[in-house]
Amino acid sequence: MKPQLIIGNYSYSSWSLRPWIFASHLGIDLEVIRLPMRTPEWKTRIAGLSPTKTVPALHHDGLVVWDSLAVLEYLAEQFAAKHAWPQDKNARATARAASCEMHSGFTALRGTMPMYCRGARAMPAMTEALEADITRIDKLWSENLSLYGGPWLFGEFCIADAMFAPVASRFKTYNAPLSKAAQRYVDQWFEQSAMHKWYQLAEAEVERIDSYEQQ
Ligand SMILES: N[C@@H](CCC(=O)N[C@@H](CS)C(=O)NCC(=O)O)C(=O)O
Repeated sequence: MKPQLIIGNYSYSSWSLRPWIFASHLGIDLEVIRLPMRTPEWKTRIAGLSPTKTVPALHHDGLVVWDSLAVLEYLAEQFAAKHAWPQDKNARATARAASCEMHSGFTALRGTMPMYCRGARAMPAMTEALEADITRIDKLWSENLSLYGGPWLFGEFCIADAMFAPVASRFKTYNAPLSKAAQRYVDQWFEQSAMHKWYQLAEAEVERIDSYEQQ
């Protein structure tokens, strides 16, 4: 049986984008079950699909994995081992640290620059916290792109790239001020057919959540 990936709205669900784009970029065959958030369908079905009532979640052979980073690890282990983490031990440790930092941090960025895949938006007011998040991500990307030679953060495409794909999306939507190297990384994401496909699916969505639509 194909793994089933439960995701939220293409337009808004940044956590869903991570495993979806990893699978799509690497050609891993999944059945995608889209559950639009804050709808009667979501309320009825989410508890049966995800123990935390959040997306993404992955169902495969009776197993349920309910966190985006854990889903990425599982998909890589089962279907794309060479794209899990870099071969080099130092690159691997750094890629893991960067992924964990992304998973648990950048709250100002998440709060004030929500992912939105149906058009451009103005940058929100630059607070100290938001500037610190953007500066930190820019430094992390630029340093590793330079150290490992690109085009992905650690040379070859790996889980860390999937973890940061929603940030690339946010930076594009809000036209965030970035260094040349960080901007090149954002642009590189938007040269990928998998990213184009996600945006096409977002464009085709009919559901709207007011709080995500109002800036
Ligand atoms: N730590 C979780 C967080 C997932 C999460 O918060 N997902 C959001 C959507 S992007 C969600 O399901 N929210 C539930 C809701 O809005 O009711 C992960 O990495 O998968």
